[in-house]
Amino acid sequence: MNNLPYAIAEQFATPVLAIAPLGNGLINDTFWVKTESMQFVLQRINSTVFPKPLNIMDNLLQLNQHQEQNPNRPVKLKIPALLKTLAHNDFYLDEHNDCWRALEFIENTESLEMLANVDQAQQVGLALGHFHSLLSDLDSSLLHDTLPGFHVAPEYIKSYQRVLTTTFVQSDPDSLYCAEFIAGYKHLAVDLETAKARGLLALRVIHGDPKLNNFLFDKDSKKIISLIDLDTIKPGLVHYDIGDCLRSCCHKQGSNEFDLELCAVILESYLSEASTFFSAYDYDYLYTAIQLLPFELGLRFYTDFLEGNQYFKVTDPKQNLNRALAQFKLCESIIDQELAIKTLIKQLRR
Ligand code: GN1
Ligand code: MG
Repeated sequence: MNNLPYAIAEQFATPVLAIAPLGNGLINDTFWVKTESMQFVLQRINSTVFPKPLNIMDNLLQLNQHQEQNPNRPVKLKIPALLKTLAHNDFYLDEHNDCWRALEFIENTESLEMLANVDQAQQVGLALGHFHSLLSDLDSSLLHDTLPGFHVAPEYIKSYQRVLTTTFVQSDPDSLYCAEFIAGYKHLAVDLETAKARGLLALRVIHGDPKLNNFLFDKDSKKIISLIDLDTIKPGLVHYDIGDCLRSCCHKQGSNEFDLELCAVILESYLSEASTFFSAYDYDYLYTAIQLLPFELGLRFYTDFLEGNQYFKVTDPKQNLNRALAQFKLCESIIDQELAIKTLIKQLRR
């Protein structure tokens, strides 16, 4: 109870009746707060990862403005509103100079850790496609890059190689498996960035972290009504988002296999919303993205494990190693199903 940020929550609304940790994010600290008149979400932005929290706020404003400029367009997703402090500021800086902000709590919704059926999978595809298509005419250069290098896979390879110059890969089988997997597949890291540099893939506005539990399902209608965790909205490739969404939604826990059926449902519904802006090249690089994102996340987890777990929160020192292992196994399952995934993409192109 003493560790809960009552005094900080009361910068936004008072009196605070209850606070509880919310979600399982690996970067920011998130809390649910209840006051007499409302509920809201309180977040401490991790300033090591996001050294310029004001840029995040600016991006959210751009998003709102874009929406206001197109008031007639149907919008099926809510963006949680920012709440001001009692002193009318957009955020609160505590004595450690940590940035806290408060967001609207979207009532009667739930987030999922695992898809239970194809209807939910269809909702995810529709929501991500809708999100991309709503933002497809927003000039991405108007947005700050809140996290430079995020999803730029060759940079993660460089960081890994830098860490290897000062750290030993431990000789346990799990660590060796990770090191060998990276050595064997590091060529996967370059394809999307090369296509971006050649102008084949356009920079667009991306979410950056559209994993399953960032989609909020309405408890009654079972439809997705909001996409949260907007810190990494920035210019990027929609392929990062598609690959990240699929690696999170189609990951069979336990076996670490890639669920091709769910992938088919998500991609089909995604494309039904995204077809307005999706180009032939965008299709060409879909498989590359599906294969890359679990590899990239495994690489990020493993590098952090070797560095002593400085980036992703852990509750035990081997957690990032185990997370890496699960991502590499998932990537392996994707590679095993390459032909089937490519056949699926070919069918969806028609
Ligand atoms: C981080 O903190 P969270 O869980 O929202 C990470 C994502 C990873 C995810 C893996 C800014 O997101 O890229 O996919 O962990 N976010 C950042 O669970 O690095
Ligand atoms: Mg996130």
